[in-house]
Order: sequence, then structure tokens, then C-alpha cells
Amino acid sequence: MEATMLRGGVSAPKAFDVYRIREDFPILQQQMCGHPLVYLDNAASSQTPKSVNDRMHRYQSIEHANVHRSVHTLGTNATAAFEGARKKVAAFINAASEKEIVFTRGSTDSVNLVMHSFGRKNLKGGDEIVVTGLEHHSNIVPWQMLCEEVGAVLRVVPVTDAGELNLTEFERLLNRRTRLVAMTQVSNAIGTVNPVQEMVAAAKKVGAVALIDGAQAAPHLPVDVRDLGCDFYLFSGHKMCGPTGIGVLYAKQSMHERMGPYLGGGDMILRVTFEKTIYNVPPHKFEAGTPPIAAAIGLSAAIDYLQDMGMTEVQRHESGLLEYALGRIAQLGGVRVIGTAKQRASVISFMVGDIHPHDVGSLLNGYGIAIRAGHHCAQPVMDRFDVPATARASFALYNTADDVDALIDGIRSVQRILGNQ
Ligand code: 7TS
Repeated sequence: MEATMLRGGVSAPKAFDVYRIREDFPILQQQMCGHPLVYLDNAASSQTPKSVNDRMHRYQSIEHANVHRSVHTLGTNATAAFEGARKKVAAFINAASEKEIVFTRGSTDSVNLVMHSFGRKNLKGGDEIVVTGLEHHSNIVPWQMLCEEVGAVLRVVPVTDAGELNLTEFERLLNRRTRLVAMTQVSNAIGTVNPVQEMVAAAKKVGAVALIDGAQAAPHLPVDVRDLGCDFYLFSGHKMCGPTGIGVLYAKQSMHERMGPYLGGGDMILRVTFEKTIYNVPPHKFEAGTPPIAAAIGLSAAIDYLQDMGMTEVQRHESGLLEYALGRIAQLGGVRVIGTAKQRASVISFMVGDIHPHDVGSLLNGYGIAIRAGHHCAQPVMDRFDVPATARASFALYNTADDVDALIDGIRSVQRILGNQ
């Protein structure tokens, strides 16, 4: 990407038509607390473009019917749109077949599905599950619950001072008892990009199943599940310009026969009698009840939108912004960035002197700047860096160098107001 010189001699990425892209997002056009909204809380949830909102509105207004059941035209069209969304997702992450795509409520639901459906069926006392010290709670707690239930043991890959995984320790943790390795591709708390392809290969060497939490990766970089070699990959619609209430679990076909049902009910069955129930084939076996149809169709439109931009371009734009922001923060003084990994993506966690991150977040809000302050559902990461919470700015494809400049000005004001340098 071409670079232009902005304030302070730090180079800023030249917009890949980012100002045109912003016009697609009505929410970004508004003022907040008397200032133009600067939305930097994309790791929590991103905004949706008009095309996604319009598509969902059209479905709800004139196309709505349930799926997989009715022979009337609305019913068959809804089924086609819903199953079309599944195909779209499969292509987006290069799955071998749409049968490998399960629609869930989100990343959390996807991990829990794997825990119940695969974990409870395949793990027993003495087995080991490896997670990393960079996980979101949703990729920790379900595995702790499983360990408690079956007597398995949780092992944790330690994190270095830079916020990278200690891969030597990771290799040492792997052994013949390791049944599952569950790892995030990108840390939501500090932005580290983990070498998941390498880690999957190591897990495979000891015969373990590999799960990747892609909640913070799929929205920001190209994903190819076959290239990664993982057995499970998951992400949420609402972090990638799609709606809430929809997530994806990629479950490699070779895993299907090792997976029991998740929720029981309609649609996940072929035949029910009081004596015996025969389950439907995957992915339907894992999708009981009426699915989030409008949300799946919205996710499909979001993928169209992202693919239109090109995920490589999105990644390039965001890494330019990240570099620019890190450069400007370094020049500020008095701001400690938590996590300095070489490979990073779209997240900056920071402390402004010893001002509490909630105060930083509240003051920035007064300037129309939305960041998140807190533990980011990653308390073990906070513990590792000995902080109760951080302030976190996280970027999406529609953020600009102006947003970064506004953040820097905002932090300066925080420093001035709370007397901290
Ligand atoms: N995994 C990662 C890496 C995440 O960042 C999140 C949400 C989840 C899983 C759970 O996703 P959900 O859609 O099921 O909620 N992360 C954040 C965050 O960083 N701030 O708010 C939610």
C-alpha cells in the first residue's frame, strides 16, 4: 500500500478507497457526544454495511418462511437462500464441502458444540486438552467443564513477555495423551497472531484433534481451513460486518462420525419413534430447531461485501493502520502497549500511565471515540501482564488514519485532564 506522511513523520496508509467504503456504513455517519463517531471497538462487534441490512430487511419483508420443510415457493426460496449462505461460507474459508459448515449462534456456541458433540464422546479420564494462555474465555471454560466432567486435564501454553506463545513449551506439552489442541488464531485481548498452521501440524503429530478459534481472524485476514489443516474452525458473524445471532463451525468431514448430536429437536432427525430416533446427516444433525435464517442470509451478504473488498486488501489496510497507530502511540509517551508480538492484527491494548482503563474509555467516549475498557473476556491474559484491565482500540476495514489521529488526540486529552504523562 502507498503511504503518505502524516503528523509526527509517521507514515499513514493511503486509503484503499476507505472513504468510499465508509459511505456504506450508515452508523459511521453520525455524531456521538457532539463529535464525529470514531468507532474503534470492532473486536467486540463490527458495524454492518447497508447491503447487509438491506438484504436482511428484504428477506424479513417479502421473502420470509421457515426452511427445510415447506413446498410452497416462499419455503423453497428461503431454503435455497439459507443453503446458499452455507455454500458461501464454505467457499469463504475454502472448506472442501458445504457439509462441513454448521451454523451456530456464534463463536461461543461453536466451541460449546464441539465440547458437547465431540469432547464428551471422545475424551476420558487422564486425557489432556491443550489451550493457550491467549484464549478468550469461550475457548477455556467449555474445556474446563469437560475436564471436570470426564476427568481430563487442561494444559496451558505459556505466553512470553512480548505476548507471543512459547512454542518450545507448546511442543513439550504435547504427548500421546493429548486429545485436543484448542487455540486462537488472533488474540482478542492483545492482537497476537499465532502460528496456528505450525501448531496444528505439531498437534497432528501426536494424533490430537486441532480446533482454531478464528473469531478475530476471519474478519481481518484470508482464511483457508484446508491450508491450515485444522479439524475445527469457528467464527462469529457480528465481528465481520454481519449480524448478531449467527456463527460458523467448520467441522472437517472426517470428524463427523466422531461427533454425537448437540441439541435435540426438529430438523436434526431423519426419523423419530418412541423407541428410537435416527439422526439427520451433518451439518443438519447439529442444527436443531428453526435456524437463524435472516442472520445466515445477512452473513452471506457480509461475505459478499468482504470479498468485494478482498480479504488481502482488508488485511493490508488494517496492518497499515496498526503500524501507524503504534508509531503515533510510541511518540506520545506515557502509554504502555500490552503485547508487542511481531505478528499482530488490528488490536491495540494499552494503559495510559496508571489511569484506570475505564476512566480512559469514559473520557474518550466524551470525544465520540468508542473503545473497549475491561478484561476483554480474557482474564488470564490480564493476569499474565499483571493488569486488571486494559483500554483496547480495535480496527476494521472502514477505519482511517483520521480515526487514529482522533484516538491520539483523545489520549492526550486524557493525559492532560487526569494529570498523567
Ligand atoms: N473468541 C474470540 C477470540 C473472541 O474475541 C470472542 C469475542 C469470542 C470467541 C466469542 O465470540 P461470541 O461472538 O460468541 O461472543 N470477543 C469479544 C471481545 O473481544 N470483546 O467483546 C467480545
